[in-house]
Amino acid sequence: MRTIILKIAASLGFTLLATQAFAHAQLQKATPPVGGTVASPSEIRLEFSEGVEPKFSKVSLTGPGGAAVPLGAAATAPSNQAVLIVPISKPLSPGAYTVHWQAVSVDTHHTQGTFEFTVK
Ligand SMILES: [Cu+2]
Repeated sequence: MRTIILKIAASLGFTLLATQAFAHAQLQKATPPVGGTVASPSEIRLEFSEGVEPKFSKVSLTGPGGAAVPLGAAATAPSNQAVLIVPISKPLSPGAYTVHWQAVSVDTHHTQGTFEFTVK
């Protein structure tokens, strides 16, 4: 009995390791930078650890007071499917902004997160 339990535990451990080996699209770098202070940006640029599907990925932006900021359609960079670019339609007034992102990677896994930046 103990042997069986150990075998099950071992295979579960292997499954976890295998899942991490095929990591999902994690946010590696953002422009504006996470927690950064910038002049009014013209786009949000998110660099993921693997390619993402722009049609199924969503980015939204809220500004001071929680007001939604209109954004253009998300697209991946022509030379790099791991970079998602979202145009910002109008200049941002100074204050704190929150980016909410949901990404579907090319392996169909979903990831999401939020981060803030400040417009000076
Ligand atoms: Cu994945």
